[in-house]
Amino acid sequence: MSIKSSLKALTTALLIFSSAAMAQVPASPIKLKLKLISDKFTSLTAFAEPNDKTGRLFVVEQEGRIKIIKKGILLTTPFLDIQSEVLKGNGSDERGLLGLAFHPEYSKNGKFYIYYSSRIPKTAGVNHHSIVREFTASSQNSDLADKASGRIVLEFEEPEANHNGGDLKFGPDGFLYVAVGDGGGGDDRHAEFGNGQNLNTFLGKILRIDVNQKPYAVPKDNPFVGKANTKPEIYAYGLRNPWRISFDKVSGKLFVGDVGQNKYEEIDIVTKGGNYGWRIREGLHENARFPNDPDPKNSIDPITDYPHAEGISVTGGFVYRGKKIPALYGKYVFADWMGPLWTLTDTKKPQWNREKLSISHDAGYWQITSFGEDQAGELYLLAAILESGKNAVYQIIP
Ligand SMILES: [Ca+2]
Repeated sequence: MSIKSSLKALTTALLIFSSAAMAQVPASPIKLKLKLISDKFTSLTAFAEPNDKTGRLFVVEQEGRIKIIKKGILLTTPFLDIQSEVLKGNGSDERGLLGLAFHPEYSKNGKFYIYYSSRIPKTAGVNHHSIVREFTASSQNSDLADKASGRIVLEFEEPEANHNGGDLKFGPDGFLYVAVGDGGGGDDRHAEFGNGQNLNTFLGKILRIDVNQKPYAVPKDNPFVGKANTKPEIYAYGLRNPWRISFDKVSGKLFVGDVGQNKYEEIDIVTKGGNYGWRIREGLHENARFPNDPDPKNSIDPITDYPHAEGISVTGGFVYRGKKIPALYGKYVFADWMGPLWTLTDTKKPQWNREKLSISHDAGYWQITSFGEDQAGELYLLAAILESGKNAVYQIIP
């Protein structure tokens, strides 16, 4: 399909989706706008601000670059450029540089962590390797990473090109949480009952590791430590393609957007040892394709799901904890890749209350690829603008 015809198909689909969504979900009374930070990027995956009080915003391009926005200006020299080592992903290719997290003590140790799809090695039956790698900022110039400082923390095989997860976040406990997809293909057709329910693989999991030891240590209270035939790094399981994770700054809860197969997209609150149901469950529903799989009686339902009448691939966001938009405080903001945004409000029921969030902007049709949060708790939206072909970072403002 050519770019133009796929653009046309997307536009048509978007119109159908947005009218369906309007009919199904009440609109939030909160009115928001966007402030363009910069649109001089290629395909965007992640965003982070270290707690070093420099106010610099770090933006991740899927191709393998991290760029800095300093005092509102995009610096021309990337903070890190590892394109030569990253399997180039762009647009619908799910491989590439996918995650960035700054060490909680970044202002002292200059350490940060990235997750990427590696070009090497490529062995039979393996599409690529996912790598979590540590780097340190240059001691001479804080706007540059010391490329020679790189050390591999985690490395594992990916059977297919898609479903790589790739988000990294430090929890309030100081441990690094790593979101890993189910290995790819469709319906998690791996081994007997899929990777999501297999505790002997990293695939389809949230991992939790201590990066203050080399190459890393497993926290002693990880839920599967000491159990036979399980990976002790696993914190939670039963995920398909966790695309963007975040910790609520106030409650410390871990929110995960888990991309569905053909029917339902979902947002989960992930707890230690939790089973989020994939491949037997998709959203709040049974995935009927595997009637012979063991019943995951212990599986935890998402706090919301939405059908493919409203979108096709969830982009997880953040609980808003900033100061600029009081009406949004405490609400979880997220989107679908196809463009619509929603808020979730905790009403002390198993499923949170979902409302359609309209943000006025002149970008036209876009794909929302990721969200970011700065140290003050303000939120950013990362999008591919279809008509201009630009990739932009916006701050969400009142
Ligand atoms: Ca699930």
